[in-house]
Amino acid sequence: MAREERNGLREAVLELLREKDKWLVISHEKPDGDTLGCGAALTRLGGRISKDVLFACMDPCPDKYSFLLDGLNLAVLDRMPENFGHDGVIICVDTSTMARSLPGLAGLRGTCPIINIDHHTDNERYGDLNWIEPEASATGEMVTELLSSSPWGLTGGEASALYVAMISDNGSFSFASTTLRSHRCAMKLLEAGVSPNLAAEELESNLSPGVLSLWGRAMTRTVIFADSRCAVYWLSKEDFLETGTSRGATENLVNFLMRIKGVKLAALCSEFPPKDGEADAGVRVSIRSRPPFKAREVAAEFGGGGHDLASGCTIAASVEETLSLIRDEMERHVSGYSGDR
Ligand SMILES: [Mn+2]
Repeated sequence: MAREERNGLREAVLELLREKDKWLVISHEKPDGDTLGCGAALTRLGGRISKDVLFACMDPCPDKYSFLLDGLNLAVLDRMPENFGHDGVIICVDTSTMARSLPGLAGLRGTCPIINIDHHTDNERYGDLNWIEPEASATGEMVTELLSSSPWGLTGGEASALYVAMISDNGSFSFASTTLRSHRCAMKLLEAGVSPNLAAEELESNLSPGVLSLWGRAMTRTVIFADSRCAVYWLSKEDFLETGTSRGATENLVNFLMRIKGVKLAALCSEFPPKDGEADAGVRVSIRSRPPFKAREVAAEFGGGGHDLASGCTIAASVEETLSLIRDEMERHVSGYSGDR
């Protein structure tokens, strides 16, 4: 995105934030560090400049991110709040589709402006104002630029939330998405008072022994194939029940497969235990890749989406069937690039 276009979008967002006194900040379903860090930073900013802010999500905040909400309230809602209307603005952060925000959002179209700030390639541009930059390593990077260029500046608390947003999405500045711009944003956040070691400790050093047991089970099942360029492992619902863990425990787990020398396309197949009273939801497949391979293309074969190099899909089948389907698709994907070793 050209600098002028980016500046224009940023100014338009700031103008709406300045003008409207009621903000509804929405993080995406099954929230991650990026969406929660951005939501928390905007919510703190709103409170600081005397806006009436509601921070909401379809799902609760996972325990590992609860430190981001210190002193804040995340409303867990299954639909848009009734009384939200004309005088407000809705800000969706890191959310590629309306379906991932709050049910009923579409009904507010034309009533109150929807700002869509995101870096997903497959963003559906559902907002009235769509600031979409797939080249940003995290939505946190975009919100850092937004706040640091605003007349309100950045407090230490807002900066810490945005730093966590960034490092949770860009692998602590290690993924291919990391750029000079990412580091410039980090500089602004450190200037505002962030301690990188404390932020990393809060984010990374909070595992339960059960999570390590779960990871161990997956790791012992590693299968490498397609000339050592592909790797998979899997977890069954019994694994989650026996280790006392839930779906949040698999976050980033697939990345370990990418640490095997030569592996360029990896997948984790997880059969999450169904929530009370719900039917089995199928098997969740998390996919990662290195260029030239595209995790997103593999996921798309099964109706999934995400980023080029980090993507996912859900397959309505048993773990065994899912493994067979995903392995076939991965082999097919890499076979088109046999010259690349
Ligand atoms: Mn993100």
